Amino acid sequence: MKIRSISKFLAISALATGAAVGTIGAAPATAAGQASGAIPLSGGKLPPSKTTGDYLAYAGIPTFWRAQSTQNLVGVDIAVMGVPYDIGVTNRSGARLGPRAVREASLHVGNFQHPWKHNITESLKIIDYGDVGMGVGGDATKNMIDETYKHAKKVFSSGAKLFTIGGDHTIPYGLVRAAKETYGQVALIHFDSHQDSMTSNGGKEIFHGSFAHDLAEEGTVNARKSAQVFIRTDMPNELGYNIIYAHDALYQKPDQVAKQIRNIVGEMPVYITFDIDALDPASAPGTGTPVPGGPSTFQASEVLRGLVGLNVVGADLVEVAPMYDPSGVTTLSAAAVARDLMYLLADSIEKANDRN
Ligand SMILES: [Mn+2]
Repeated sequence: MKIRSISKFLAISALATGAAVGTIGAAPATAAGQASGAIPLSGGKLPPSKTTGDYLAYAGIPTFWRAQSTQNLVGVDIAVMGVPYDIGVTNRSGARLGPRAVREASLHVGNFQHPWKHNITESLKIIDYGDVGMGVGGDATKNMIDETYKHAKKVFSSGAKLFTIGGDHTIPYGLVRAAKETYGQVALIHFDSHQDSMTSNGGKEIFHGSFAHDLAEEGTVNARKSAQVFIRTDMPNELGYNIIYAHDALYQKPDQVAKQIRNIVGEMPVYITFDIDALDPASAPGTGTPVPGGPSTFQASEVLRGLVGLNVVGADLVEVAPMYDPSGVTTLSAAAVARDLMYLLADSIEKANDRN
């Protein structure tokens, strides 16, 4: 048996064991839920639940927000997918452990909707699609791109939005290409300390610093309608991305930065990719290539909330490498960013529903 088929078997087994978990906030209040005696951790109004385990972050099976683990896309609004791949890094590896760590942190952060005004798990069908794109051997990068493309295409074709947890910054290749098949050429909003705009020399040297170049060069992304935000390193910008440096953005109010981004992308379908190293290492030390001088979680979150109203079709969150951060602040920050990205996807869905 080939290793790849074993890993597929393990992935399917993991999905099968997670199949029975419930969804935070999805069920209406029941007598059983009220009688369970569960004490909401926030002290505030928490969604009702059948078991105490749904309230307590350390208990139960950690799918993202305890969403149902399934690849059945019927009626799904947002699919959350993991890509535990980190073979494209140039510095410290470890982002393959990101999806599981962010899922676990999501159980804590997912208990709170603040500062967003409503609970999207009550209005939308959200699933945890499981992990795809992992593998070993010489073709691992090609296989990851092929497999993520295939699954992302299934998700987009079903009409659902896609939120993906990486993995290193090689993972957008297949995801954004699949988004273009359904929505046409996209504008990229790319939060990062690096531009990731190195050439892969025609696909021969694909790594986590080449997707922004390659996707724009092939026409999947319109660089002129795209923004790279919180950048604080130097790379070539041959395709003409709009760069908003951290040094400029952090002297402005977050809503001004958001307005600048909105003006750049206009009415285009938007794909958001968020490298956790966009945040200052004080908020996210657990990443392969940290760069000092970035925003706090609060500043980044406020910029994201300022993007409400855009047509966001897909998003990803990459480069979380939990082992460099024994405090766990990185995964908490990542779960908070994930929450904001999920709300932006939800906002796009709700706007589209309003129009219909
Ligand atoms: Mn990056």
